[in-house]
Amino acid sequence: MIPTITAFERSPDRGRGLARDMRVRWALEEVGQPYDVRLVSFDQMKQPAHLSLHPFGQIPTYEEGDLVLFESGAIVLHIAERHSGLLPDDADARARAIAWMFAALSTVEPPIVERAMATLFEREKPWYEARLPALDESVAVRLRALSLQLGDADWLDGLFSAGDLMMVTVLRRLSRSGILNAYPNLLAYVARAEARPAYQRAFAAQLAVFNAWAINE
Ligand SMILES: N[C@@H](CCC(=O)N[C@@H](CS)C(=O)NCC(=O)O)C(=O)O
Repeated sequence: MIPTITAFERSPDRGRGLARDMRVRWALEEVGQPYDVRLVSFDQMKQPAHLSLHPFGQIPTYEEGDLVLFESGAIVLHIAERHSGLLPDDADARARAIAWMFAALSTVEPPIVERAMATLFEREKPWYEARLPALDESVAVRLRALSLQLGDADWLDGLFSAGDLMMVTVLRRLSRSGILNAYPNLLAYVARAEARPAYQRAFAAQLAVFNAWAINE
């Protein structure tokens, strides 16, 4: 059965692949599962039809027969559990890969998103300049630890897994900030992941959505 995911009709990131449908697209591409996409506007996301799929009125969602999922982490985990290629067969290695997915979403992503939101919405506020160093330090605390953990390995725990997929999508949010430049191994880690054919197909697919919108504007 071909699953259907939802994505922004017009992504605020203008096709940079930062919206969370990118993770789901990438996971589906890694496992070779074709998928359909239903594009939604900000207005549609808050209407009953979409709210029946996603209680918080966000993207992405995932529909596969009677199954409806929201939360990008849960969706990627579902894909990884139903197909081979994103989680190791060994039970302990599999548990560790899942731990890295949680680490990406609950330990590394929050300070990165908090910083990103401040740079987007608080730049003109009187407290912005004073707040930024603390936000930067919260991000740096996580990046220093992650960089140490990765060392000179290609991936976080053996072969590429859903843990890496999730972590890279989180780190990519920093790409324009220059913050990753202080961590050459993390920069290389992100570049290594972005070079994967599945990543490139997913990126091109979400970019095509933005370009199609931009041409019609
Ligand atoms: N924790 C959720 C976050 C979902 C989320 O924040 N989605 C954003 C796009 S990346 C969204 O729909 N924003 C519009 C809104 O919240 O109204 C996940 O990982 O799926």
